[in-house]
Order: sequence, then structure tokens, then C-alpha cells
Amino acid sequence: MPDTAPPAAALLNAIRAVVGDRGLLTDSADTAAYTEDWRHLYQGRTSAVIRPGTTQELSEVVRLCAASATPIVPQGGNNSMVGGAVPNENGAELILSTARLNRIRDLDPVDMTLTLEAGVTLKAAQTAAAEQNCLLPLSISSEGTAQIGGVLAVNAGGNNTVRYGNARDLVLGLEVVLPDGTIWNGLRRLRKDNTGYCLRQLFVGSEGTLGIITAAVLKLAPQPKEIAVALCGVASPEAALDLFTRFQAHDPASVNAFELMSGTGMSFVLRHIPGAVLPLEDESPFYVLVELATPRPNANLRHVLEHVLEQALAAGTVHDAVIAASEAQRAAIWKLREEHSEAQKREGASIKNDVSVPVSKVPAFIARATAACEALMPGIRVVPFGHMGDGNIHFNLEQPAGAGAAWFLARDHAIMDAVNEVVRAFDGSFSAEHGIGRLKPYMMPDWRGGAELALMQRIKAAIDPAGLMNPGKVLP
Ligand code: 2HG
Ligand code: ZN
Repeated sequence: MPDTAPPAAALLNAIRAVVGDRGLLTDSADTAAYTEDWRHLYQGRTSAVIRPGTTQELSEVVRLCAASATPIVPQGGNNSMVGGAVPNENGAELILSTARLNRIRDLDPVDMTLTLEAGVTLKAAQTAAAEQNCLLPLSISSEGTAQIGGVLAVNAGGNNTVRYGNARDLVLGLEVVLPDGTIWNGLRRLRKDNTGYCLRQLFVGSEGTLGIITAAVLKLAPQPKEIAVALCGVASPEAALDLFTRFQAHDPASVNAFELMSGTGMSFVLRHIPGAVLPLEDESPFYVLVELATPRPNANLRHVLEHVLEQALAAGTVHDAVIAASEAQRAAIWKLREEHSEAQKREGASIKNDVSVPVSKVPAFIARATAACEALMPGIRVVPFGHMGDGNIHFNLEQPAGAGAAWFLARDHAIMDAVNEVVRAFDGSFSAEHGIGRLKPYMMPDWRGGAELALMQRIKAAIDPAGLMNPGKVLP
């Protein structure tokens, strides 16, 4: 087990000699933003945040920490929904921020690859790709602050998974600093490379428990020539599923995003997010945001959208719809979806279940999970939203009106367990895209126990025998 005593001044001095004054924050006023998670679930402590400027510096810092048995918490944009990037309360863990590793090393529009460091934000990476007429096909609500290292460490999914897969599907190569400080340079950019175990995929999704991702080679896609977005009012998740199958039947290759929102979640956005306006005549029990995109010329996607929506309106699947007529309108529709987390946070305390079930089971899952939560806590407000095209629903709950936040959050395990029981009945997953972090390791024995968890523990012990990398995360 890692030492629980705060790191000695001698270690911090040695680290300062590597990263300089600019790379070391020790004042609690400066470290405060790094020790609390985005959801305010955890308030950790640390004696320093280390911000190396190069992979070499980061490796030397890790070597110093290994030599003194000092635990490290790697951190990117600190957007984890499961407390995956903050230290515990004992003050012994140091935070290693990748924020200053923020260079784009190479972009090759012929190979369609982007080689970049861990601290580049997803937004900056998307922009760099677009400037070369390429697409980095990964989009998440927190992309303005999320850093590539963190995005890969949690294998983020997001809005375009239905078309392009998760973060791991885009990774051709990685550079990783291992727990003893060794730099593994696996920054290959080959489409084919069958040479032993696929190590990069071991680090993708490992949440910083096996090493620190410092750079990556990502696969790019052709930039779309047309994008068409619609917001639709639908009566139920069943109607949303019917609409999804209509688009899949008509032109599956162009479905770029298919997102579900509830009337409750939308009402939070309209209430709390400045400038948010519903572009439909009436409010609706549920909404779908559908985005079509294609790199083909003259595809007339607006026509495709109109055609499918007209049929869905005639069948009663959709009762109202609007198609964005400009880039500004498209952004305004996406804002209604992307601000769901922020709006929910402003509304009060929330309990989040980032779950997945087979796409065809989403409506039945939502119905049964809603009933289970309402039976457990009358008045609880159910806020399901998310990536319906992937079967990934953020089955979030908001405290009953008038109930205290602390009272509500104290019941989080009971509520998550009730939801997970329904997830299990549909052969789903209790964590689809946010990972395990500090919030969910207790669920692992139940869901991944036996040979699977034993194998994960052996991998952890082999790569990080002293248990210094992001302790207390992922594994129980
Ligand atoms: C999203 O899809 C994010 O917007 C956050 O994954 C979901 O707040 C959440 O539960
Ligand atoms: Zn999501």
C-alpha cells in the first residue's frame, strides 16, 4: 500500500528542480481547483500539483515519486463524472497535471493521422484537424476543457460513437510513462500492425491506473461536406426508437448522432442556461436530436431529413420537428443537448447512472428503471438523456423538489443499485462511457468478479506493483 504520510519537502524540492517553479503548485489557493471533482462529490487534499512541460520531465517526476513510494493522481481537464481524477483526503497523493503537455506534434492529411500531446483539449484537436480539411470524429459535451490524455484514459464515447466508435477506435499509437518512470514510445501510425499484445488498448480505458498517457496518434476521417440537424418532439422512448430505425433503414451511413432527451431535462436547460430557447411550438415528453453528415458531394441531406421526418410525422412517431437552417441554429440545437449536465447541476444534487443496454431495449429499460426509482423514492425526478443510438443512457436522477441535497446523495447507492438491477435484466453495462473512477469500484466484484476481475488485478500488479498510480480508482 502507498505511504499515507504527506510527501517530504525533499521530494518537492527535487521535483521543482525538474519542472521549475512554473511547473509546481503548492499553495492551497492554487491547488484547490485540482482537488475537487466537477460534480463536487469529493474534496481531496494534496501538497502539490505538478505540471511538467515535456514527457521527459513527466517521466523524471514519476521516477522520483516511485523512488519515494509517493502515489500519483494523473489529471487532465478534471471533468470526471466518477471522481476519477482527484486525490483522496489524506494529502499523501500528488496530482500530475498534463495541462502543459499541449503541443500538436504532427498532422498528416494523407495518412489522416494526428499526433498530439495529452494536454491538448479535444476542442483544440478538432480545430487543428478541421484546418487541414480533416475530421477528428469524437465529440463530447466537455470537449472545451477535456484533454486528450483524459479522453483516452477513460475511453470517452460521446455524441458520434454511433458512427465512429469510442475513443479507443481512433487510437493508432500511444506514448505512455509507466509507473517506474520508463517512457514507452508506441507512437506508431500504422493501420495494420499485428506484433504481439495490443498494449495501447491496455492503457486506453485504464483511467490512469497503469501509467500516464503523454501523447497519442489518432485516426482522422474525411471532413463532412454536408451536415443536417433536426430537433424532434416525440411522445416516448418507443417513438424515439421507431425514429432511429427509420433513419437506419433509409441512410444508415449518414447517421452521425442520435440523442435522446426528456422533457424534465429540457426544462432544466431552459430554466438554467442563459440563451437556451426551445425552437418547437410545444414542449414534449421526450426529444430527439438527430444529426446526419456525409463527406459525399451533393447528398442533399436536408432532403433526406425532411423525407424521413415527413413519414414519421404522418405515422405519428414525431409530433413536431425543426431542421436547423443555419450553422447558428445547428449550434443552438446542440447547446440544448450539451448543457444537460450543467443545467442538472444548477437544478440541484444529482445521482448519475451512465448505463448501456442493447439499443432495442432502451424504451423498456427507461420504463422499468423509472418505475423502480419512483417506488424507492416518491417524488424523485427522472432525467434520462444521452446517446440513444449507442444504447447509452445517462439515467440521471434529481432530488425530489424540497428535499435536501445531502439527504438525497446519502441514498445514492440504493438508487444506483436499483437502476443497475434493471440494467442487469437487459444484459447491459453499469458504466458505458464515464468509467469507474472512485465512485464505482465497489460495483466491480458484482459485475466483473471471478476470472475477469482477477485478471485485471494481475495486470495492475504486474505493471504497477507498488500501487502508486491513481490509487483507489477502478479496482476495489
Ligand atoms: C453527456 O453525454 C456526458 O453529456 C455527461 O456524458 C452526462 O451528465 C451526465 O450524466
Ligand atoms: Zn454522454
